[in-house]
Amino acid sequence: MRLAPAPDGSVTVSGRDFPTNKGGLCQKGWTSAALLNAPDRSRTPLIRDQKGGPLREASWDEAYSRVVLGVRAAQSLGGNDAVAVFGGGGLTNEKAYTLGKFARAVLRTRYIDYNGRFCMSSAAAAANRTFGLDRGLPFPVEDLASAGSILLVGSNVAETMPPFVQHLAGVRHRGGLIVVDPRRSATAALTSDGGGVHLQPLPGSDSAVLLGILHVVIASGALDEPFLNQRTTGWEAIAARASSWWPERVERESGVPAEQIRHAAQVLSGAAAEGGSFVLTGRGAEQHAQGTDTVQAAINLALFLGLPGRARGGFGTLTGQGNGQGGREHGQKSDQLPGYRMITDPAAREHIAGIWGISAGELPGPGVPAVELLRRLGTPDGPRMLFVHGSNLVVSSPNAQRVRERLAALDTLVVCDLVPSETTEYADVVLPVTQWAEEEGTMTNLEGRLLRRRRALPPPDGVRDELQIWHDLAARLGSRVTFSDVASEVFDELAAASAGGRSDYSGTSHAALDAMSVGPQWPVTDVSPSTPRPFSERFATPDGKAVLHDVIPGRPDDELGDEYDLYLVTGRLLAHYQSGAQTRRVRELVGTEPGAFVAIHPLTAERTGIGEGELVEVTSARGSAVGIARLTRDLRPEIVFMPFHFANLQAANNVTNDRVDPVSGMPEFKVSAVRIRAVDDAWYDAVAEDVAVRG
Ligand SMILES: Nc1nc2c(c(=O)[nH]1)N[C@H]1C(S)=C(S)[C@@H](COP(=O)(O)OP(=O)(O)OC[C@H]3O[C@@H](n4cnc5c(=O)[nH]c(N)nc54)[C@H](O)[C@@H]3O)O[C@H]1N2
Ligand SMILES: Nc1nc2c(c(=O)[nH]1)N[C@H]1C(S)=C(S)[C@@H](COP(=O)(O)OP(=O)(O)OC[C@H]3O[C@@H](n4cnc5c(=O)[nH]c(N)nc54)[C@H](O)[C@@H]3O)O[C@H]1N2
Ligand SMILES: [Mo]
Repeated sequence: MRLAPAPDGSVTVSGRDFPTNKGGLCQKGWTSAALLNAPDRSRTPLIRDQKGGPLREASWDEAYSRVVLGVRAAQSLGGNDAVAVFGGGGLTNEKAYTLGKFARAVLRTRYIDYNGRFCMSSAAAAANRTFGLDRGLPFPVEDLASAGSILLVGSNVAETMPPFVQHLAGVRHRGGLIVVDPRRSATAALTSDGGGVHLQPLPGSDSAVLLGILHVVIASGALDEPFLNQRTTGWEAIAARASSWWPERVERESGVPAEQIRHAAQVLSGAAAEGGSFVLTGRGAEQHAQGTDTVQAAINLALFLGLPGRARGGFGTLTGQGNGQGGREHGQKSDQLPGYRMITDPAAREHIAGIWGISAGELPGPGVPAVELLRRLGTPDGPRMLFVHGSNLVVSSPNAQRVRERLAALDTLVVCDLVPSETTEYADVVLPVTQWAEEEGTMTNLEGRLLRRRRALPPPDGVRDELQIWHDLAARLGSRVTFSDVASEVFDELAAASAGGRSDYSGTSHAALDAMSVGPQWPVTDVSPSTPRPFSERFATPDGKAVLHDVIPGRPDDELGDEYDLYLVTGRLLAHYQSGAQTRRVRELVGTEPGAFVAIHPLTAERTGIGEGELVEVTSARGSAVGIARLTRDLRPEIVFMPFHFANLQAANNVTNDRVDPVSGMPEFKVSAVRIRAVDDAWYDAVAEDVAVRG
């Protein structure tokens, strides 16, 4: 993106010609400048003197002292692990790295995790265990342009990555786009007029659908046996499993007509034989208590078709957050050190401790994934203090009421943000920080490509870069570990820390990236300056072969019954971003989507006596959310849909389930058993007020 500041202080944004977006930007991109000048942009540290009291303005000095006091008090009562850290996939690589270093080397706590756990963690877990490496797309995104077929499982790119849709033009022209989504999303609609086919399963039944497709691939002899023998292990057991998932059985489990399963298999294998099929997953496949297995089923199918590692074709996940890829590589994850190293690996600990100037024994061990971390906050043996950097937990975490309770139970909550959010309302200290246009750094995109972020504007007076905050706090906490607050220097340290790791950035620097028109794809080493296709020769497993894992299709944790007879599916809208902390402040976007709605099938609406435009309450075993009824035939009658971008009474996460996937720790955002009803009079006033305020 390019920024053009005008003399009146306003800023306009324009697209930059780049292979992933070809100069395109979505509406949020075009309007993102509005936030830079948001009237309530945070510019001064805030402190709450006592629980229940108001936040008041404070100097940086006083705010830092309060933070240091909080750390000392918590750790003297509960040891190092009494302080926890929550990061974000929107942070630059430099900030993600430094946050992990601050947690492990200064606070010495094992409790660090981040919102990427809510995002692609199931895909990461499945890719790591199969390929030995998790790089969202292990091929350049432009490869998709020539594809004969693309299977998109649970991804609505037309709303969540509009510039990406241009890469689907070729495959639509060839009739090869297959979209799996319980809703007829904007992306599913791209399959009409001969573009391809939309499979519309019950939520949470994707692995059955994928096994059904695999069944047909095997039965029709379209499996790539030479590839399976040469490049994989464990495929025979998967073939045995798939043999019992014939299309009619899959139809009973998922609601997808057997004929469509056969058709999808035929399209995928036809194009694969010509060398051009891709299998891609999004959050719809991943955000389930069986998300890792669902992604596994997608990978298994891709491997049977012989796709991964081929010049044309492959498996990938469509990484979500601004720095969703880099954010998961450099030490924000509870079990990882920079360079995608495991914190339990003695050699990795030695290497990283050496870079930080401490001994390996001083590094903490692995912590726990985000949902478990949140559950432990303020419990007798859990953390008493939390630092939040880049997440609006109260809106975006599952089972939000429990999260509110846990945050309220902390001794000290420190939130770094650009704007007041629903989470800063719980904070004891709020530190105002710089945002994208005001900072230097790097990000790593969905294809593992390094991008430079350059400072385009001076930050407003009073805000600080988080690199400076960690630098200052480390010194005030008396740490002998040194922290640079210059992004290029942090990158050099990160590059050295990542050397020899799975995501190795050692062969580049800010200066080198600045000299390139398009950044390299990692690993980037002195020997290999860019790695567009890391799997072309071998996979990153010890023997170089991909390891297939058996998948037994499961059901959502929440079962439908008499009390809760519908599934709530949650997801995104074009006009809003994530918890909405940023986009709910932008007039154009609020004008487009002012508040929460509940999409309901007309048959369900009739049965429940709800009319278009009425206020609806959606209730699960966890809690309730409200929104305005929108009747639509674009979803299965068994489901209702809510976006999760809205707050308070309109927060979909009041309703969602915090049950997690056992492998990845990903919560079950995408499917909750609920009932719906029109909001009654007793509630109406409170609700109407909240909805009028627009979250
Ligand atoms: N406009 C906008 N763009 C964004 C974001 C945003 O908030 N707003 N966020 C960014 C981030 S962090 C992310 S992670 C990405 C997410 O990008 P996507 O993965 O495309 O987004 P979602 O809307 O969460 O989910 C995609 C689809 O999954 C479907 N789905 C739900 N349950 C199931 C299921 O059981 N099976 C299948 N097959 N599909 C299911 C939903 O109906 C939805 O259409 O978007 C990024 N881009
Ligand atoms: N029901 C449901 N819930 C979901 C999802 C879903 O599909 N359904 N999706 C999940 C997914 S995929 C994601 S990624 C999460 C995202 O949800 P969140 O973790 O809440 O992410 P954001 O809304 O991006 O929050 C970022 C906060 O960080 C601030 N911020 C932005 N940049 C910076 C920075 O550089 N430093 C600091 N300190 N702060 C910054 C913003 O102002 C904002 O307040 O939501 C998850 N929650
Ligand atoms: Mo995400």
